[in-house]
Amino acid sequence: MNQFNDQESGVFDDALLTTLGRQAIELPSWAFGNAGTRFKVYGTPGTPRTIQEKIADAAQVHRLTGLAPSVALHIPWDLVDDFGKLAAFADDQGVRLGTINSNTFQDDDYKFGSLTHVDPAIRRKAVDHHLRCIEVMDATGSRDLKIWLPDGTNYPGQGDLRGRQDRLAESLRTIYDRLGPDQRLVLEYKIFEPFFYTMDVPDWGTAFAHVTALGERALVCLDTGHHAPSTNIEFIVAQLLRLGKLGSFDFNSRFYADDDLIVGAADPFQLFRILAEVVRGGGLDDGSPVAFMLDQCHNIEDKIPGQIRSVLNVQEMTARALLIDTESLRAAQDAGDVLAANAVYMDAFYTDVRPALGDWRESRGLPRDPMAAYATSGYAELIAAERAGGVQAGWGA
Ligand code: AOS
Ligand code: ZN
Ligand code: ZN
Repeated sequence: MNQFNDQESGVFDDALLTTLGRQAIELPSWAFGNAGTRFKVYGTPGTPRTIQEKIADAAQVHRLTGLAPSVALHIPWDLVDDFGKLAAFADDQGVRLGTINSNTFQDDDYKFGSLTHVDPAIRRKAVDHHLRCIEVMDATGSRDLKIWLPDGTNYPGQGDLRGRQDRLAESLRTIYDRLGPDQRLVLEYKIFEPFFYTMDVPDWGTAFAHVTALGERALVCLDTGHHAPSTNIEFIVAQLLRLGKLGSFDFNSRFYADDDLIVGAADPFQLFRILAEVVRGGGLDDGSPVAFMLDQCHNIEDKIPGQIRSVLNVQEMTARALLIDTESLRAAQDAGDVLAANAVYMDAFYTDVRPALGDWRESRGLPRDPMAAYATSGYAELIAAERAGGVQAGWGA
């Protein structure tokens, strides 16, 4: 009996359970703050006022799902005097501090570039910010420094595209060389925004070229919202895994651009296809270098249940991807049986794994339905009463 048939009787096999048990999805601290578009930021009662309150909210998500043991920080939005103390606070809450995200997109000095700027003094300032982020990592015990570079140009001729690449390579080298032996640099690419003619790290190929030049502990971060429409993202996943350079995911979903909506909301089938390649490429194997993170903003929906929904969506689609009957799939592929191969693949996608995941949670002492458990927990009412005048996530700060 294949895995799919096992699932039909409501049972995941042992290998699948082991893989599911390993899955961890990091939450971004900024998902808990108020966020919006450039038109309007809507306030939400109970919005965290401090990074400690953001961590407490993230811990709620982990308590109810068992899926989100770490929180990504953003510097300077989450700056505190004592990061060791913050790590201890997170530990008390039952989570740990994860990836450190740098920021070179909110300073006038960076209007024409940060790590790529023509002025060595501004480049130095941007490099120093990253060195400061590595000091934070030393204090928090974080493994990953994530660099999303907002540099680029708006008009043809505005900048020397080649020169910008050369300066970027030099800046990244200085940052990479400061990393400790257990630390990694993950470089995130994005096709457009904030610049519209060129971005300096617009695609996976550019990110790959830079991280390959840097060394083994430099890897690519794939944000699912950062591609041109109709890009085959799962192909990029397969290729980066094949090359050993997929370091992390920023999960979210999009209808148009970098919408940062709940992962799996816009195109669940795409999420399945991505996770199928993750499974195929060993991205969920023990010791895999691939980190799973969310990068989302909850502009109109409540943030804590928004994050709960998100990690559940990733888990559900992972379970479906793990249900692909790989033996039958390979046999059909090798026989050139196009329709049989597609049917095996689609069978896994269409399998409703929610009851089995409810069982999985119950067997671990977690609520069968984390969304319902949160709604009746009283936590939302508690934070709404306790916290007055929550701060924004940072985008508008
Ligand atoms: C920006 O579009 C990117 O997705 C970043 O990963 C992220 O949202 C930002 O760096 C927050 O720190
Ligand atoms: Zn991102
Ligand atoms: Zn983004």
